[in-house]
Amino acid sequence: MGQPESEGYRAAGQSELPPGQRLQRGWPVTHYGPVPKFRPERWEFRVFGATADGEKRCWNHEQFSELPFSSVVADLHCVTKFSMLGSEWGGVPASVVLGLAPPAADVTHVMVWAEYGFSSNLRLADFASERTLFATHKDGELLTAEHGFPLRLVVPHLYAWKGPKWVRGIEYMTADRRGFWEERGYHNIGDPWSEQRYSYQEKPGDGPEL
Ligand SMILES: Nc1nc2c(c(=O)[nH]1)N[C@H]1C(S)=C(S)[C@@H](COP(=O)(O)O)O[C@H]1N2
Ligand SMILES: [Mo]
Repeated sequence: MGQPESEGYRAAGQSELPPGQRLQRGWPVTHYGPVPKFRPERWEFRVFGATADGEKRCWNHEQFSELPFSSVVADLHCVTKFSMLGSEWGGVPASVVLGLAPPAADVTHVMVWAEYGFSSNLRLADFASERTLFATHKDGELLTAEHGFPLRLVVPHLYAWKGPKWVRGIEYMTADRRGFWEERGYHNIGDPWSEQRYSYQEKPGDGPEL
């Protein structure tokens, strides 16, 4: 498969391995810290920061599960070099959240927040990709606790650390700021197709100073 046209295959959700990645059979569990316990009565999904109307937006678990559901076939690429291809993720598209709680006009980045203060920053365009999804399901089944239940972000075109498990909200930002792994040596953008693995590979403009 040639390079330029592979863009089209990827956009169509066709599986292919990025450079330096190997295929993984099964689904390993990879994260920092403990698996949080889900407490439905305390769970809420919050949109805050630079919203268009200056107001915060909040959904409890029941309300969030009533949002429009769709699915995306996408691969998971861990920066430690394993990839899992062709999973069907089901959940709420990021575009739905953007539509219901729009960002102010000067928003450029989104911080995705998860349990225990885990975070990951994305350019607004990466977050707004039509394939970015707040997933509740994989291959038709509810996520398990260790894989992010009740909600994880899937950003198909970036390394998997850009998709926090146990997501609790997003913050609209008018300037870029590093998230958890981006502050700890990982690349600010994280495009697996150009192997943006580590922060020392960043070029001017790729991210805020460390
Ligand atoms: N909250 C949280 N989400 C996270 C991480 C983490 O450390 N904390 N690690 C990321 C990384 S590095 C990867 S590869 C994927 C792994 O998802 P999996 O355990 O379901 O395979 O989760 C991502 N989401
Ligand atoms: Mo990872």
